[in-house]
Amino acid sequence: MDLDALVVGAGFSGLYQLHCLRDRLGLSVQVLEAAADLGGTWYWNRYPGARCDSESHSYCYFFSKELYQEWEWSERYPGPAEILRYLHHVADRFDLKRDIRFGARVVAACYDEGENLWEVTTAAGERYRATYLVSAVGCLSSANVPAIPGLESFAGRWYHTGEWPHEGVDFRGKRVGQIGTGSTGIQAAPVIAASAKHLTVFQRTAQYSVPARNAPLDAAFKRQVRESYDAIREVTRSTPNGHPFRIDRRNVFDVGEQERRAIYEAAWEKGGLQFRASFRDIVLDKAANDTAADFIKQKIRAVVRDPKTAAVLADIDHPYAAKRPPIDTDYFETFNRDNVALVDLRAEPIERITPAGVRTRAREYPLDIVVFATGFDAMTGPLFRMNIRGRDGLALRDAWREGPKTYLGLMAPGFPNLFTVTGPGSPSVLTNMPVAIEQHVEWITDCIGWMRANGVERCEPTARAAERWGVQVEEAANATLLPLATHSWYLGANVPGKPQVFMPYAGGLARYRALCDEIAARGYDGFVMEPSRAEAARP
Ligand code: NA7
Repeated sequence: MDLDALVVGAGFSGLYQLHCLRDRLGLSVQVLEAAADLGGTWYWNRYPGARCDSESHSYCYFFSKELYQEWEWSERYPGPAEILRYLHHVADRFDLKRDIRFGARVVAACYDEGENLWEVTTAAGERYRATYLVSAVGCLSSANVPAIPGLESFAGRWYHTGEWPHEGVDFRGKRVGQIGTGSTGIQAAPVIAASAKHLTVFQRTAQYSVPARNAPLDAAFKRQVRESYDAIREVTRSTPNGHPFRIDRRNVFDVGEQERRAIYEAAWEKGGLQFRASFRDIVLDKAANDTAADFIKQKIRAVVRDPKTAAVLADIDHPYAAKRPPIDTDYFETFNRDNVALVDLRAEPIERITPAGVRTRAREYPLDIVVFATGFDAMTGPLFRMNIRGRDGLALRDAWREGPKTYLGLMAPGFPNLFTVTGPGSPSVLTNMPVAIEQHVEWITDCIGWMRANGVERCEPTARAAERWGVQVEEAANATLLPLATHSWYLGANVPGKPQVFMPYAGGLARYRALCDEIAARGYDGFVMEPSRAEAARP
């Protein structure tokens, strides 16, 4: 039987997309999920220290006030186990599981123009056909294990943080090497160090980090959150990043040095991503940014006792928050432990992995376990993995050879009726994801609803609309300091051979939402809406 819609992925995006298409539009929907259970990112990322960097009272759905108010988070930042409990609660509450097929990895998705259907094949050889295909595969679901020569010869065990074994890894008595010091590595190192015999952290690019200050939530805060649903929702919808706090209106140089320092100190004590919101122009003006960068570098030097190690950790070559800013629990403090060492890969790059461990240009580091905290083939990787072919057999990989070409990050020319939740060219990874996800899922639902109400069978953006949107995405990035981090995964720079194009839309979620709504209100400007044959034949 042909379905109305296929949704790929059962994380935050896929669950809500299923609910909207099935229960609001009344469509027949099947969700295909590669994992054995729901959860998306949180199913896979169970590495030591894994925790969400968004605050729990905003890292959730807002579409149902009752759902929001009946769920209680226990900590300021939720860990994977609590997020998974939450998602199971949502899935049960809205009876979603019956339409999700687990263990079904999509290996091909081909558009049949004659039938106007997507044909989707799973790794097990199952085939599905549907009018609409919605990708809900997330932005960071394709693990990046660097092709370091000799990995296959390593006599110990190795793991990527994004595919962490659910039974956990026992580090006791082990010499562990951790490659990578992004948000993940910064969360993992302190926890690994606490149980390993020894931890060697291999750092290629030094990173800023601000204390997360995680803590249990008290009853008063929980009550306040429950009572402030409308206000919290309003803030997440009106701020550029979808977080539950506003960016200060003052510029860095509107205040004197002493006051500035006090503001940074207070933000450091408060902790979290909110540090970036201390002033309006931190990610817009280099001189302003330098003040935040210098403040954090001073903190690193003050925390880390060994001056050489402190110098390597504080030798940061890009503006603060130009790469995704990590937040941590005792990351820099970890380097004061006797069982932790830092290796500066800028001074001694990794040459190969040997049976005994990691060999850099300077020496060999004997290891029992290597942990790759080396990130993801972000944004495009998860889409390419599905081998999507659109009109005339055009492979998405080929269409995007020079970088993703989308309209609003929602659809791509050449791929009718394929919708991408938080696709490249949308605010996505620059935001608190569930807020961006809800906006996309609702827009997609409205668009499909509109198509059906108006006898439209095919929707596809024009090449011109996509080209113009690409320019807007580039301009939005260039208005910030973000492109100055030339090694960032926002630019695809972490994956060798990947085109270097700034992928997320940096113009802010609130502005983006308004734009998407305007386009829809104008009858989906920039999209070709092809009427069904029956509709076209009407006198
Ligand atoms: P990131 O932010 O991409 O960090 C990956 C880290 O791994 C980063 O320090 C990289 O250094 C390092 N890396 C990558 N490849 C290598 C090789 N070949 N050799 C040495 N070091 C390497 O991934 P995360 O998982 O930490 O975070 C991803 C997002 O998940 C995060 O931003 C949140 O949104 C959630 P580099 O900086 O490239 O020099």
